[in-house]
Formats: sequence, C-alpha cells, structure tokens
Amino acid sequence: MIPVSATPSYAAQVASAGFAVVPEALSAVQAGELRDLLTPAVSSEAPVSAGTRNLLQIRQVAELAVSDAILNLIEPILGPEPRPLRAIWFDKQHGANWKVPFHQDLTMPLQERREVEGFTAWSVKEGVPHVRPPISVLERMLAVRLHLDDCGPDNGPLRVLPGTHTLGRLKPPQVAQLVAQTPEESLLVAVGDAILMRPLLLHASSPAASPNHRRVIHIEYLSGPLPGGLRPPDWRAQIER
Ligand SMILES: O=C(O)CCC(=O)C(=O)O
Repeated sequence: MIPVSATPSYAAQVASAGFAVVPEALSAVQAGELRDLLTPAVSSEAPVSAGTRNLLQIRQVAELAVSDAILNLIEPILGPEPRPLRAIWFDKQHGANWKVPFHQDLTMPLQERREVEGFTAWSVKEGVPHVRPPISVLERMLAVRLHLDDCGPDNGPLRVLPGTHTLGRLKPPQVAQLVAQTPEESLLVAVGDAILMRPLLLHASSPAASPNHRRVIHIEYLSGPLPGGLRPPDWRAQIER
C-alpha cells in the first residue's frame, strides 16, 4: 500500500501532466479478489462493449471507491471528501477489443435533470441523466483507473498527450493538431497499479495486439458543490449487493 506521505508528488504530477501512475495501489490479493468477483458479475449482466457503467451498484466496488487507501491518494489532488460519481468496467479481450481515438471525457452523471446555465448536452445512459458540465466543474473531477491485470504494450494500454488537460475544451481541429504535435505516452502498468487522470487530458487506446483480459475499474470523482440544486448520484442509494 502507498504511504500517505508519498501522495503529494502524485498531486504535482497530475497538476503538470494531467495524469500519474501509482504503483501497487491495490495488493495482488485485492486485485485477484476483485477479478474473481467482477468478471462473472459483469459478463452475466451485459454484453461487454467499450465499458460497462454503474459498477458502484456492487457493494465491494462502492466500498473500495470510498476506502481510505483510495481517498488518501486523491484528496491531495481534489481536496477533502471527493464523491464517486460512477464506476465503469473496461475489459479489453477477445470479442471486445475496441479502439478509442484521442478525446476528452466531457460528461458526468447526475441524479436528475435541471436546467442550469453552463450544463448542456443532456442525455440518458442506462437510465441515468448525463450532462456536459462547464470546464470549471470538469477541472474538479478526477478518474482513478485500478488495473486488475498487467497491461503491457500489447494489451491496448491507455495513451495520453501529457499536459493537454490545461487547454480547456478542445474542438476537433485543435485535437488533430495536438495529436500531430504532442509526443504521446503509453501508460504501461502492472496488476494493482492505478492511473490517476484528469478528464480533460486527451487520451486514447488502441486494440490489443494480444487480447488477453485488460480489466480496469475506472472510477470518476468530483469535489465541491454543484450550482443550481444539481445533485451528483447518491452512490450509497445505488448499492444492490
Ligand atoms: O480504457 C480504455 O480503453 C478507454 C478509456 C477511455 O477512453 C475513457 O475512459 O474515456
């Protein structure tokens, strides 16, 4: 487990690069237990595509999301009491070996729809209202990607363009220019490692050359209040088992 005293350097890395890789955020035993729990649970519920939502419904994932180990990692970045918004399962494998072009993550889930200035592009995904919040809200969000398998160059790792999280919301020509000009980094990790990532960081992933499992629990957090009575999902109320 990472000592709390080591976490401020992750905050500095996330501030400058938009991401940080945290070795051994989970022990091998924890990662194995989560693989055993989630692999059958998720694959029996939904066809596996480029991500399955609402993993916070599963008690062990919700408890992990608010565990001291994870909160100690992210509080130096987001401030006190970050709230988990959603948790997504990404398992790249035979039959679900997707590619995602460079993009920013621009949406968030909410409890209900309310018209509030700056919150646009409402949609409903799996019954949950989603919205594109203003940049000032996206800048208070962070994703924690917990890797349950080793992810080497052949497993379709996350690719990032360091520093692009500071550029606000980017239009397609700006993305194309940044992709052409910015040296990208592939984030190769071992089982149990975590990637901390700002949603505005340009990121992509390619199909795996060797599509063994590449299981990731991707948890998104928000710190601070929302305007106009908007409410983030209540993760406690969602727990089903
Ligand atoms: O895990 C992946 O392959 C893609 C993740 C991604 O694109 C995202 O989180 O928006």
